[in-house]
Amino acid sequence: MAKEKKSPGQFSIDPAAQQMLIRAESLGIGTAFTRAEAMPACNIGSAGMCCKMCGMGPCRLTKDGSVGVCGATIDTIQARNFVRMVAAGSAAHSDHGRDMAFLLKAVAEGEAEGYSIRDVAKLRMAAAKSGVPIEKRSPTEIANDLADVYIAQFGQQRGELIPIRRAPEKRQKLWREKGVVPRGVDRETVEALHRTHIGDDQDPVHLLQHAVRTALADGWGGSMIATDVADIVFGTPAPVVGQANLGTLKADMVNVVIHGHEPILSEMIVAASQTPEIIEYAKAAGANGVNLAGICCTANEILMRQGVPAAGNFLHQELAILTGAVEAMVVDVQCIMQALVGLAENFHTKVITTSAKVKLKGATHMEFDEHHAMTIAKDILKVAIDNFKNRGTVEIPQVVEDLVPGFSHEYINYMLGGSYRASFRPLNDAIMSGRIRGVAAIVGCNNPRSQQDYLHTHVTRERLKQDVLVVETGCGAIASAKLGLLLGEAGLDQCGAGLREICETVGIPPVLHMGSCVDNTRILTVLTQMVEEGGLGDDIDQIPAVGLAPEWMSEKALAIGTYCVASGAYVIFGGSSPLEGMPDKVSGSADVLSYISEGWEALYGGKLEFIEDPDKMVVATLEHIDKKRAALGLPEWKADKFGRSGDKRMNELEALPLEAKFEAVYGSVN
Ligand code: SF4
Ligand code: MSK
Repeated sequence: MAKEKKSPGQFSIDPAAQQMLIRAESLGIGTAFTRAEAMPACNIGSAGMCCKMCGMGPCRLTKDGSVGVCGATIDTIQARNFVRMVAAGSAAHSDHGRDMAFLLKAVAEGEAEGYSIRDVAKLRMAAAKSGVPIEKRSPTEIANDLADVYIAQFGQQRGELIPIRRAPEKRQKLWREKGVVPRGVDRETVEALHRTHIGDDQDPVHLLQHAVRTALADGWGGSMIATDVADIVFGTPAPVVGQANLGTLKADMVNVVIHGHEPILSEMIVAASQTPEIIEYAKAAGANGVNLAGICCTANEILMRQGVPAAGNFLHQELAILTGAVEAMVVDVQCIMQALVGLAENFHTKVITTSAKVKLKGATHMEFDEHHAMTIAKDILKVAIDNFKNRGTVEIPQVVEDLVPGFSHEYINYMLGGSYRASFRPLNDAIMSGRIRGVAAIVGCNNPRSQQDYLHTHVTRERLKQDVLVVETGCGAIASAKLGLLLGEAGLDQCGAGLREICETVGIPPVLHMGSCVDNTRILTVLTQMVEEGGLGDDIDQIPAVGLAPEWMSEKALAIGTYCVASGAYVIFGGSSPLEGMPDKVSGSADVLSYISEGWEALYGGKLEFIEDPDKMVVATLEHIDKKRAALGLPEWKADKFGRSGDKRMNELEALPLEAKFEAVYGSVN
């Protein structure tokens, strides 16, 4: 019997996406959703049991006990594939970090047109932590030396990466004992590729140990550098009001969607779009100005700092073009679907590539260079404006949600204690008392093999009910934004009583948007500062916290998951596991699976697990949080222990007749 076609509602829980999928079908246009449906995932490859490391293969191990032509076992092949994915993910993040370090150098040397140092405090903090002298020196002098230190981290051959000094002391000691402190960012990635070449490292445990070292070079190296420099040059995020979803596209304006990852280009396009020259140019073309919107992590970067709306997450990139209202989709690096070019041919949209590293056949290439940034940004916008006259039929879903993003770790610190006593103390106290049961970081991508945004938002909502404070980054954060969970009042209705009291007292939403994929390092910093604040143990693995990537798809997600595990976190991935076997046919490597779970837990206190069922994910995280609470000797979490204060209680009292109100507050007088 033919398989029944999926409905738009089965593809995505987002009404804007559903509307665009109906439009795509009526126009006979395919999307990632329909391509995924038409192309079932290869069950050998997705289980990590296909090896193509040499010309004697590819070898597909489809029977228990089978080995490759060279004799490689399932354990080795799965571990090798996993290491390569972690290396590719780390390389992507870290090459982004390298570009940011070069930007800082160009700014310090006065050669980066239109950029400046916006956050001197962050510059001084990063320099001090990196051993760069700061006293009696100008920001430019400090930035120049810091850029040299950061650039050197990539090519360093021996010793230790400098940013690992920001981890808790005990954690650094543990990494030294286990021999996984990264020596240089590039060195670990190159060694990962070397070790996984035919005829090299074939001990699965030894291979996976190097996955840890490679991932640490990303999380406590390349990605951390990327976040630092972005904050120094573009400003450290603080809460702003923003909007999300396709309804942020404007029928009467030139819509330019910026998609990818690096803020170097997108920040300058934002600045260029606000110049009188560009506004006039757009008006002369018959538009009411230029409307910018972001997709994927570029969206997060410009949303957090500039309040520029997010048109959507990963699976919205094609849907934005399907509105017919996008004059240009400007892309840089990572998560850009090749399908955009063919899709855009059905409309008037120009796909413009801008990175020297990324070209798409059929796209317009306008290479970006930070030395002439403003000039190039204006040229790109003029190409989009010139295209406005070519617009055909437009259908923009009127779906939009407000949100408040911008919770950098610096801002969380400030909001909890103010300028003079900025501190994580109130957060630690709330966890220790049980008002907050624990913390969950929900991060990562969309994947058309699962219903878009469902897993993210289901897991988020279930956490909130259980008094778990949620922090989010990447496409997961945009999923919550689209569902209205990043706006205080809306999200608060879905919280447990204890968490709600804290959010009302501090004035925060219960889901904190912390940025893009590279900004997962902000979460590492928050966890470290919670340790340093005291009361929750002396290392990250003792904090009642979990990390989840329910809809992961990119190799970067595996790098993030691995460095979080090595930092002491319990990390759960949804969807398919690259280390499972094929059910009923061949078992995956039990050794590899147990090694990344119990094995890594014994070594690092954190573990990695793949759990498909969202309810099981919820149960596993709550069990972990409660286990960590018990180990710290904290009181058992109780749903009804708190909640008799705060706005909710005030409203309940207000609704009572006077006598009942008096009795509720002062007790019975009889
Ligand atoms: Fe096959 Fe071994 Fe070559 Fe892999 S490395 S493709 S298992 S022969
Ligand atoms: S963009 S890596 S789909 S989070 Fe960072 Fe989103 Fe995942 Fe790309």
